[in-house]
Order: sequence, then structure tokens, then C-alpha cells
Amino acid sequence: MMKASKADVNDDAKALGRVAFVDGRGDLPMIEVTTPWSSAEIYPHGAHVTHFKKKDEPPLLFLSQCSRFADDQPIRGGIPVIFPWFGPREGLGQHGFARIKTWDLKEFIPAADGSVTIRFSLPACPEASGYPAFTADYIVTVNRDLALKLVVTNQSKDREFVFENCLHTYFSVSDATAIAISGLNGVSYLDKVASFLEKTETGDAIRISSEVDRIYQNTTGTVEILDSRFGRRIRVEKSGSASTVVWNPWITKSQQMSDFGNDEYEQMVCVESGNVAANSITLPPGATSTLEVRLSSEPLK
Ligand code: TA6
Repeated sequence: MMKASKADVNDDAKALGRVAFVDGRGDLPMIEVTTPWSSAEIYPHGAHVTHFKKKDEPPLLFLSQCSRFADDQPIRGGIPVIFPWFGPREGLGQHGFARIKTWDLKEFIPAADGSVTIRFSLPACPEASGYPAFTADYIVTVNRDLALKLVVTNQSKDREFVFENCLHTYFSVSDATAIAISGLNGVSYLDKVASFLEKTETGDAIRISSEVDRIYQNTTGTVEILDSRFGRRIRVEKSGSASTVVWNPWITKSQQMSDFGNDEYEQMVCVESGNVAANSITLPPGATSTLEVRLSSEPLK
């Protein structure tokens, strides 16, 4: 696949969809995407989408004003790409190494309707040496929605590849205590706030009034965030995902995170889509796993 160069990408982008390469925060390279419906910002650092905004709405994604932007640090907010493990790992960083690697920009595909698709690929790195040979591509499509696809192929001839993946999306909300999260009624979850005790969701809607950190298991359904104060409904559709994580750090956890404002818990909620814990993936030699998430929003009628 031809490696997109700056000129090629900018020349191609003269259609409806536009792409620009700029110096982002912390002088990290950033890709600005503009379409007829929306704008987005993506850092090759972590292949991290940090911003997505439709023209007539508030930003869809939350980005902490205290986030670090450094080669060896994860960005706080947007959509961290969590791979090849989720959560803490003895002696290693939390949530895998993919989110702190600089991904290669492999392809820029402007569509006639003005949509913009960008494909990144995780380069070989020392941290992957203990795993079977694999490739990981991440495809971001920006139009009136934001579509994400994490494609992992086990290139080994004889070793299974066991891993977790998760698109750890931070959504911007008007007031975390005023939203309702639906689509998980009846689903069992591990409650991290209660020592990972297994529970079952009983309410039609999850509301936030304290720290929430739940791994919903064996669930493939769509989750919606109803935000009456922003007058919008956010929809999180997914395929190739059996886990949904819902997280709000609330007060104490917010104060403990140096890259997160003490009061920023009021403006965000994470609804994350992936395959974690008991839903981890065992990929046979030569097989491919595709995690797809489509984020959309609509005004409340
Ligand atoms: O997905 C929820 C969670 O696992 C929380 O427990 C919290 O640790 C959050 O991820 C953020 O993790 P990070 O490593 O980005 O600080």
C-alpha cells in the first residue's frame, strides 16, 4: 500500500473532505479532518482520535484540559486504543502499549461524498516481542458519524494470539449526573468499585451519582446516552465486541489523576466497546479479529 505523503494527502483532500497535517499539542503531529458534516482531530500517537464535532452540535468527545501530550504518555480523553491488554498488568503499563506508540499512517481515502477514511498500522515494537507475530490496523472514517475499526491478524503459523481490545471512548456530556445510559438492562457486569463483584444491571437506564466502573460482559447491543441538557442522544453501535465498559471517576478518583481536572468528571462519561476479561479473544493462527464501533448522535425531538 502506498505510504501517503503530505503532498499526496493534501492534493487528494481538495475534494469535499479535507485533511491537514499540523503541529498538535505538545508538538505532536496531528491530522485535522474536515468534512461537509463534521471535523475531527487524530494523533498518530496512539492513533488517537481526540476530537469529533458535528457542525450543529457540541463536541461528541471529551478531552481533558490537563491531558499530557508526550511520546511516552497516553492522551486523557478522546478514544484511547486499548490493545493488547485491558487494565493493570504486573510490571507493565495499564491498558496495553498501543495507545503510547506512534502508528504509521498507511492510507488516506477521501470519498466522493466527502467522507474521509484514514488507515493506521501499529509498527513493530519491542513490547510486542513476547507475542505471536501479528498486525494491527486501525481505520477511522469521519462523516456525519465517526466509525472506528481495529483489525488484528494473527500472522503466526502455529501460535494462538490471546489478547484484549477496547476502544475506550470518552464522551462529552452536559452534566454526568443528568444523563441516562441505556442498552445494558439485564446484562451481568463486574463492578470494579465493589472489588469486581459480579452483578446484573437491573435498571432501564444507568445514572451517575458516584464512581462508576463496570465491565458489562457478553453484551453485543447498542448503548445510548440520553443528554437532555445538550438536547442530544448519542448512540454507540458495535460489532465484534462482547464487552462494554462504563466509567466515571467521580470526585476522589478525579483528584488522584494528575492528567485530569478535579471537576472534569462532571463533563464526561466513558462508554467503551471491546473484548475484555472473560471476553478476551483467542485468535487462531492466520485468523483476523475486527472490532467495529460507530458513534452517532441526533437531536432529541
Ligand atoms: O475503563 C475504565 C478504567 O479501567 C478505569 O478503571 C480507569 O483506570 C480508566 O480505565 C482509565 O485508565 P487510565 O489507564 O487511562 O488512567
